Amino acid sequence: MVAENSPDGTLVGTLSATDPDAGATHSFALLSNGAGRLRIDGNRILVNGVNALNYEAAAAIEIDVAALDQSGGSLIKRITIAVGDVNDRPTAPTLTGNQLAEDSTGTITIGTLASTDEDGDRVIFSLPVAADRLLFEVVDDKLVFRGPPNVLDFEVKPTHNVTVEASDGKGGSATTVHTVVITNSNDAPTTLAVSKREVTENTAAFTAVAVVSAMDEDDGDSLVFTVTDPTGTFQLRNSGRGVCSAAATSGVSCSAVLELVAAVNFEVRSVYPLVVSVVDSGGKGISLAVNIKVLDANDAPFDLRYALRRKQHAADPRQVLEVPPLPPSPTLPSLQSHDVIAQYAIAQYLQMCWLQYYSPPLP
Ligand SMILES: [Ca+2]
Ligand SMILES: [Ca+2]
Ligand SMILES: [Ca+2]
Ligand SMILES: [Ca+2]
Repeated sequence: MVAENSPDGTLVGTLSATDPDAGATHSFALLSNGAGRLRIDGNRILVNGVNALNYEAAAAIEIDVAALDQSGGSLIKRITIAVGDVNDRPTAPTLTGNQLAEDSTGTITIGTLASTDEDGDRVIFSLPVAADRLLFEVVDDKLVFRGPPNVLDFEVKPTHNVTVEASDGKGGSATTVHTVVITNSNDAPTTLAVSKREVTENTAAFTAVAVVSAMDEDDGDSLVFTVTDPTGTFQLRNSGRGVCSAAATSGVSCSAVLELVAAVNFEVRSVYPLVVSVVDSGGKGISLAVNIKVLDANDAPFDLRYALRRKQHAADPRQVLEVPPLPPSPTLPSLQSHDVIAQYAIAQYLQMCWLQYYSPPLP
């Protein structure tokens, strides 16, 4: 008997012949070699090749041996060699399906594992590498992604290797390293920021106030910014289409310029609450509420006469050339617009002028 799985060249048996002729010598030949499983070397029968002997495929091998003596006498004999059973290891485990979508949450079955055991032993799958068990587990014959707190991020790690072991419970085992592929999904933009949150009053319209910026993990994505401003004082240049460049690690870094539509006046409004938003090409976006502060500046002295003419002009263009003699200007030294009292006085004074101008003369 010879054990199955014996390596190439293992000695199966030694041939000998008896001969009535004293001093006869013999040589041997294999007339049939058990479908190539055995070979002869002198008088020794050897295993022929790797995995030549398999109990489950052939529990016995028949060979035909010829013994020849030096005088031309011969004898042919059929010899049956028993193959002994040993425990075969299971086959290396295979996996059907190997993809997981980026950003998937929850436990997800990736695919089905398979392995066979020639002995008919029940095969158990397991993950022998501890790090693999943080992300994956085996449930019966399924390879499963464990879900949170694990995060599947294509841009950070597009593939995960997992070593799967198949065991027959009798000491036989085989392993395969499978590659789980993370498929890319659209990620929302991140790190939306506004570079500056203040503007000095009287700054001219269409002056840049700040840069709005955001990142997006997805390579080649494009971002569009919007600003919500109920007063209509601020807007984004280039319709908010972000100027993008490749980010250091992955994805893109984009920005747009926030500018004034009209000059702002600290005395009229000192804070503008805006909402800045950004959306990517896949429709995912984020928003940020920001307050833009108006910084006070030293306004030029207020010319009452000029203001009155402007006011008349605006109210009724026909009156522009018919400005009546102005009443005497009150003494208002060094009027500054941030001076609330002065502003009040100016308003009162202008109202008085209007009343004088439009009221019918007293009888
Ligand atoms: Ca076996
Ligand atoms: Ca087995
Ligand atoms: Ca992505
Ligand atoms: Ca994106």
